Amino acid sequence: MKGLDTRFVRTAARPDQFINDGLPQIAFAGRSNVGKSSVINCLTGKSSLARVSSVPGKTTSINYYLVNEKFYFVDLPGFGYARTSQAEKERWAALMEDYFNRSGLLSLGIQLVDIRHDPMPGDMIMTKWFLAAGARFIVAANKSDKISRSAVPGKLEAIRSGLGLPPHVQVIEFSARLGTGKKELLREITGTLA
Ligand SMILES: Nc1nc2c(ncn2[C@@H]2O[C@H](COP(=O)(O)OP(=O)(O)OP(=O)(O)O)[C@@H](O)[C@H]2O)c(=O)[nH]1
Ligand SMILES: [Mg+2]
Repeated sequence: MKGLDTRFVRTAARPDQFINDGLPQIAFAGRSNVGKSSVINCLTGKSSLARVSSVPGKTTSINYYLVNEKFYFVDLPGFGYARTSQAEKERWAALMEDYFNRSGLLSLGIQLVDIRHDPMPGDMIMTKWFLAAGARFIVAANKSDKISRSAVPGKLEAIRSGLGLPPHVQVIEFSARLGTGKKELLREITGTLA
């Protein structure tokens, strides 16, 4: 999957704006600032496709990117930004609930976590939603360039146990900055679509 042909197609802030056209959807979710947009840019090889935010938690919306005219990368809104208002949190929860309830099109869920941190309650809730959705599911531990090589295995294990992942769910080391884990994640995506 070299040189993905990718284009932004839509932002959805309400369920009636969701895409439901039968093409498979590969959704990225995770804490605000964890690197969802950066990972999408890394996978597609387009450095400025998905907007990398300097100010986290600014919008609650779902962004769809069409890849090779065959499937969507779905950039789900981030959570856990400290200064988010209560109203914004409720809007986020309602939108996510709608997406997970109504979109039977989820083919693969990719949860991003920061490899440096133990999972927090919001991350655990996200995991539960993905597992309940019943689609294929994988966790990518991003920003691995920020820790030493020797610390990686222990951190991956802490994430696995913190999220309470069943054995069949893989946790892969990732760095959107260096491209670490890109091949592995693309292989998972290709396998899902096959
Ligand atoms: N060092 C390092 N920095 C990263 C990596 N991935 C993302 N970042 C940085 O983390 C910050 C947030 O990245 P985004 O891709 O905007 O994160 P996001 O999850 O899309 O954020 P929201 O859309 O606000 O929820 C940016 O400053 C990125 O440059 C990585 O693998 N390594
Ligand atoms: Mg983003």
